[in-house]
Amino acid sequence: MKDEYLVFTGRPNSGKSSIIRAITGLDVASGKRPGTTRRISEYSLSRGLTLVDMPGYGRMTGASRSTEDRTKDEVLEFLESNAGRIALAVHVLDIFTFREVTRRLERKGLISVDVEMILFLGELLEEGPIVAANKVDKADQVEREEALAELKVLIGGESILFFNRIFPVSARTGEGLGELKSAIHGRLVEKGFRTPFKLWVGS
Ligand SMILES: Nc1nc2c(ncn2[C@@H]2O[C@H](COP(=O)(O)OP(=O)(O)O)[C@@H](O)[C@H]2O)c(=O)[nH]1
Ligand SMILES: [Mg+2]
Repeated sequence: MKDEYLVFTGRPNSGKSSIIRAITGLDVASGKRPGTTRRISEYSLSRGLTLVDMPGYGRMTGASRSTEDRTKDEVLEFLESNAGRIALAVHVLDIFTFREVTRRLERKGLISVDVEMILFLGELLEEGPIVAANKVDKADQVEREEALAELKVLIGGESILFFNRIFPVSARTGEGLGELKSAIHGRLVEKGFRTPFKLWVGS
């Protein structure tokens, strides 16, 4: 039997590597420059379970358009062809970049990469992704509530998440990571994985 996957998606620089590290204790690759991780990286997590760190894509990363398109194709192709093996997906976004980008794109009638990915995963998999709304440390309480409310509306009032939820977190301060970690762990245990990762290491 092939392993099942715990998949992490997210734009470059959203804090995906930081979150994976904090949650699983895995020493995942990360670079100073955004978009350094261009490969789909797999890490053995526990019996029967492999973590997949998807490369990010989305404009404003300094990468050329053709590289962006190629990365996007690879990511979507991987997700589609492995849909049956994906036990759980976690989408990481930078809540403030998300907000800024979404507003700019909305004016042009376009949809942001974050919204697109969350909806895509919701349709592809039996359950929508867990969403980690990262970098909440970057603004005050009011801005943060506004940004979270906007996110919920944009992904369809959370109906796409169904089983799962949006977790406001900060990989920098550690805020919310415990809740995110137990939610991922709990969902995997419900799906039959025993001790997917140690619950209380590394944070
Ligand atoms: N302010 C703030 N910065 C963060 C947070 N999480 C990650 N970062 C920073 O964002 C940058 C990108 O993080 P990284 O984990 O490499 O993102 P990835 O490209 O999505 O894997 C790094 O400089 C991190 O230190 C956070 O919660 N708050
Ligand atoms: Mg990374």
